[in-house]
Amino acid sequence: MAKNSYKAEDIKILEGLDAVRTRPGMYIGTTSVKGLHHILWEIVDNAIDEAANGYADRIEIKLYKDGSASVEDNGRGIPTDIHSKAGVSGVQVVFTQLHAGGKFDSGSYSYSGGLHGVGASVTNALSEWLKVEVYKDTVYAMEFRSYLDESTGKVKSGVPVAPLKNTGIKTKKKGTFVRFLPDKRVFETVVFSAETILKRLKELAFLNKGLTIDFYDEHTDYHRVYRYEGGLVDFVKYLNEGKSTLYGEPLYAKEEKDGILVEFAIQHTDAYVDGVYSYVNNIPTPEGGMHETGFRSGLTRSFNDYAREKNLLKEKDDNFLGDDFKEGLTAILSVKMQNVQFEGQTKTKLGNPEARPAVESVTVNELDALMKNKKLAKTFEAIINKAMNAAKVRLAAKKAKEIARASKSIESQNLVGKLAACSGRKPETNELFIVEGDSAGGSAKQARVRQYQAILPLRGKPLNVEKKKLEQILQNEEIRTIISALGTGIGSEFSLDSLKYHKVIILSDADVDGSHIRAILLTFFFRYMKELINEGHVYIGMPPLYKVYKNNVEEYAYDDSELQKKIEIVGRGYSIQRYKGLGEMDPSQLWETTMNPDTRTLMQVTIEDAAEAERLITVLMGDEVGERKKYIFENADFNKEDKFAKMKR
Ligand code: TSJ
Repeated sequence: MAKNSYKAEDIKILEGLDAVRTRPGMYIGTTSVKGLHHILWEIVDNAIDEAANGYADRIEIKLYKDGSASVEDNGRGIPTDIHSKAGVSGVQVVFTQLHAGGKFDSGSYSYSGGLHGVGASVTNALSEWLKVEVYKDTVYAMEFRSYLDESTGKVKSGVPVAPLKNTGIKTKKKGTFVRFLPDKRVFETVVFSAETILKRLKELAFLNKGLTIDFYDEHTDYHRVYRYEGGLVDFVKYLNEGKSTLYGEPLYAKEEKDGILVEFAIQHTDAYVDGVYSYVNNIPTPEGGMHETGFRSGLTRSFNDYAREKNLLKEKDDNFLGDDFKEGLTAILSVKMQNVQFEGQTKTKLGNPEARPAVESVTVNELDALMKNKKLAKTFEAIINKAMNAAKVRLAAKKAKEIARASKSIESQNLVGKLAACSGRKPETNELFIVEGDSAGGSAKQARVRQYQAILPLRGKPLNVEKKKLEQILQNEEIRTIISALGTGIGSEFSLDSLKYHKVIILSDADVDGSHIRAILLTFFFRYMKELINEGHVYIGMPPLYKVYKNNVEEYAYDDSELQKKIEIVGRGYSIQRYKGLGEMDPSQLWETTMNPDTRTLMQVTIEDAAEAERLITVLMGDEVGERKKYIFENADFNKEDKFAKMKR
């Protein structure tokens, strides 16, 4: 009786595995290289589970020359005794029974949305062979094969070669070893990628503190061991490597709430982008979901409360927005829970609504506890400071947007600040000269062709915003005037169609101040009007450095080598005038050398120039005094070896 039902059960089970082979896509999503790795992850996940439950602390993954792969842990070993319902060994159940919640069962796609969780039997079904060994005092062994059934012409999948056997061979090891050869008849490729595997193993090592993950590839004799005593803290530190962090140690917490285990680590850098990486049961959730939503609102609430308590936010101030705390934030959120539902485009978004309040509550609770720690006062202060800056920028950008909008009204067109607008209304031919200094600005106004040339003088050192945050240039009068004059708006509001001058020409002196102003302007355009540069509308005017003259002969030289040539042209008895600034030229000289389209030289600014300028400015304005000193030291010849002057003509 027992034997009969055991046989019947067996047949049904094998039909199940055959179904996997008939429609592999339903179980592993794809038979591409991604699917190939999926059947490896099924096995790895089982070993990770054993470790996560505290029964194993070491996992070895090996790639063999025959194309097979193996995974071994030092856990309790898959149960070897006879499973009461199935009537076969636990090992046989694991490799021949489709995981509950598998495809045919509910049609709910609950198999973790194409990620893991379909079970080791799917790996078996899609392999040519699979061997398992369990180490428990002695070595237990079993093997499965897929073979072509001559009578039906179909492949039978994952059939036991023999029941689980206790070999009697004594062993001191504990654990489970599984080796399998992916079936060439199933997969588009059966070549594992060591790179793909290493990337994931490293991630798993970060997510599972203290777990040793050992990888060996026979093809290349490459060996690698991952082990992170700091877990998520090490993960965050790794992601922030090479960046400048706002505080030394990441904040870390772990707590369970309503059956959901929540663990996170965060650390801010001085960057503007954020990197929040979330996981559910060790599976990445790049589309976010309920756990991430709860986490973000928890962070926002907690930090805002702290800012209020410490009077860093005054009564009249609005709360910081979530986005303000996101700037420069690197965070790992790892959640472990049951009955996971994945949603979204790529089924990588956590749908379980219960995750949201649980994670939010843990986040607030744990951060509040950390905030009571006096040693972390500096850390939280730095976070609030960063948010404060972000909020300032946000408000400044909003203001700038309003200015840009205002600038669109015809009324304000000719009335912006000290702008001497042109009379023509054809943007394609119109030029805007941004001129350093009032006196050069005055000359330019006299020299210009009013019809199509507009002049905007910049006061003495209007843009000397050193040591202030770059974003504050948006609050600068002159910059606002430029935004307003161009008519395009900035940032997300930018519209090239509304550009009123198709040539925007920066005219500054060939000295340190001049190149500083130029760099700031380029940085501004780079950050807020990138398209203006990309579309080739930004130019740098090239005033000459020397005038060589005699009686009524005048020749201009734009650099030292040209000076020699010009001296020869003018000949004996020449005089040289060195222009220290634009202001030393009279209107007619300025016209001829720098403004007249027939005789002037313009350098069109490329996006690389602007990016370089931004870097320079970031270093010069940054908080890192050391970096700044280093930069200035290395570029001590700033004046002569000016980046842009070098590129002229
Ligand atoms: F995927 C797999 F099945 F092939 C596989 C499972 C592969 C590898 C490399 C390891 C494992 C695995 C399974 N490692 N450890 C376990 N543990 C159990 O299956 C186990 C052991 C004891 C008990 C118990 O309740 O006593 C329960 C379980 C699930």
